[in-house]
Amino acid sequence: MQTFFHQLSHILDQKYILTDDQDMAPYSTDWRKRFSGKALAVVLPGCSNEVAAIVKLCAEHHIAIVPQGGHTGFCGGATPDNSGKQIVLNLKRMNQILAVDIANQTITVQAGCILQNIQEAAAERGFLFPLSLGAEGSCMIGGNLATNAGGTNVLRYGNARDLCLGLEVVTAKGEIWNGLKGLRKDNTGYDLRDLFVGSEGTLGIITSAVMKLYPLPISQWTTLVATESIAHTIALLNLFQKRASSLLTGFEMMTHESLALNEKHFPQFKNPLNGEPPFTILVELSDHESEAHVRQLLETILEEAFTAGIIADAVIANSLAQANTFWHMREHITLAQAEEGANLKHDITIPLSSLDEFICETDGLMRNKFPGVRIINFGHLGDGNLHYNIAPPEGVDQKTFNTNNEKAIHELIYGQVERFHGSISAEHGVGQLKLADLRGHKGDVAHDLMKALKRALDPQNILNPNKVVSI
Ligand code: FAD
Ligand code: 2HG
Ligand code: ZN
Repeated sequence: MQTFFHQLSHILDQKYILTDDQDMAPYSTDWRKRFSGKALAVVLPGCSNEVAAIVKLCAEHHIAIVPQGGHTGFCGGATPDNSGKQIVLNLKRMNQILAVDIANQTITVQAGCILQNIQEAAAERGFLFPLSLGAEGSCMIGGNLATNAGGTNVLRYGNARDLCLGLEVVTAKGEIWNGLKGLRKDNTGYDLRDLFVGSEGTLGIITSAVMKLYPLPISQWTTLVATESIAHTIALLNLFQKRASSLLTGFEMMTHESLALNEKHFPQFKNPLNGEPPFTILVELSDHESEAHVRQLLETILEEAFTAGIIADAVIANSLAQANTFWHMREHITLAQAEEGANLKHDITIPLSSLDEFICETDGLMRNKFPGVRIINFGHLGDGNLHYNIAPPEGVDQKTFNTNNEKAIHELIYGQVERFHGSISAEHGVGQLKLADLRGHKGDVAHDLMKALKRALDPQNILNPNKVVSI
């Protein structure tokens, strides 16, 4: 080990090699405090060449590497194991915006750029970088790409994969693949970029990326709408899709139970809708024509929805500040759950045509089998993506409840997901949390193909072993 550290000190300045437990602590536990580990060292490279040299050195010494960005992921993908033999390679020093190409409408960034900084750099030049999620102030674009993050704009602009045109990646051999082309068409064989996007640090280390930009909308209108059922909510979504088409940029759902928990911890987020509706829907329209155009369109659609009996109440944000409050209310549910204590997360997708039946049936099964359980169900309904999170009954010890019931709750929900042909990970990835569930979910053929890819690209199994697939 001495030789390893000696050689490492030729690649990185000593101050970027952390080995003290206290110094490593912030890199050893995830945002949720759900996963914790002990690393051999935390390394902070400043450029792709350093990343490549570190990987080469680790390959020589058979030392596993856990790539890490903002450490906000929900599946333990960026947390080292407890062996004390893995190194964490955190990309935060690689945080440069490398180029903005106005004509090509692209931005080239290093992997350690904080998502919000990219949004701001784009906005300064009159562009929208549409990837947006609650952790945007601390997650990094490398992590977003490695998890193929979703968020609140997928409905209109797609997920991180859809926004990515090119990558630079350090391979498991320590080579640098330069695929930083900003091309919207490139059919030259296998799509290596798409292989690395969503691979959660198991196939390569993303060091830079070329991302798409869009013109900034002139005007955005946000509204909260009350619905009585999921069937009505989907009818509302379809109405907005029909009338507003690509102007529809957000369609988020929050159940009454989710918002009640939110209000308990953040009283400033009181639902402005009347009568505590079972479902509160946040709808956002974005327009490139004029404020009057989008406002009128929104009002017309809401009127039509009232007349059709699809919605019971609506409040249109009357200022940017109020629109932001609506969004913060939605984004704070995760924080309210964290305040309340440990909960069991399920980030799932169901085809929209089955969503109503899925929720009615699964809610019933859950309440029957686990009386008093709190179903904190909210999410990106426009994408069929639910955060179907389960919290113990009020007053029940969370640790005991979760230890005794976690397996049975996962099985119930994932069983329902399979029954309705959904996915057990919509946007958060697999990491270590869902490692054991993946084979059953994907099927043997798909799972074996994934393992074959992993073996081919990382035969020594040094890149984030035992995350996503074990070989
Ligand atoms: P990390 O957590 O550091 O890493 C995630 C995975 O990517 C790990 O497997 C890691 O090894 C790998 N990795 C990181 N960087 C690299 C790299 N450069 N090269 C290769 N592999 C790498 N997610 C959503 O999809 N939608 C949401 O709406 C959303 N909302 C969130 C809200 C909150 C409050 C929080 C805390 C999280 C939320 N997330 C959401 C989850 C999380 O923020 C995202 O998954 C994010 O994309 C992770 O980025 P990160 O930089 O924190 O990655
Ligand atoms: C969101 O959509 C995030 O707010 C977090 O994906 C979901 O807390 C969760 O389960
Ligand atoms: Zn989400």
